[in-house]
Amino acid sequence: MDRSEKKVIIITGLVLSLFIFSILYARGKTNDLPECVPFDKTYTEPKVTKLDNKTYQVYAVAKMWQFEPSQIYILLGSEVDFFLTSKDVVHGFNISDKNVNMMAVYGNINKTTVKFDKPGVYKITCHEYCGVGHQTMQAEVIVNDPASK
Ligand SMILES: [Cu+2]
Repeated sequence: MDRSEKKVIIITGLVLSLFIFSILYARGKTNDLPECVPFDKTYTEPKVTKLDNKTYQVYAVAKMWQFEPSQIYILLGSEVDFFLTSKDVVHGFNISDKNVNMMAVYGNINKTTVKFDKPGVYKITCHEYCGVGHQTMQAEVIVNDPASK
């Protein structure tokens, strides 16, 4: 066997074992993909529920061309479960500075959980073209720090 052949075999083996290792490593990690929740009519009523000081549930409803509720007030450090649905066409649901990119689909509920560790205003925008009023479709999450008052 030629020396360069040996080199190629060793490099290929290293790359392959790195590849297999990264698959096995990633398998054990949980990801924060949105999950689907069985459809229920109660999710089509927009509301914000405070379960305790650190946990909220938001039933977010998208429709032409607004989100309801349009202003969501929460306390700093809270975890918020967003349940998202649409009353008509497909809308997008993107929260700025958060890794949230969901679709609001009629007859479906998408769920994701977000933790808000920094105070401020997080814009929610529709990032799926949904008609003439698409660009006006916005809402916001307002995160208050109770210690700053
Ligand atoms: Cu839109």
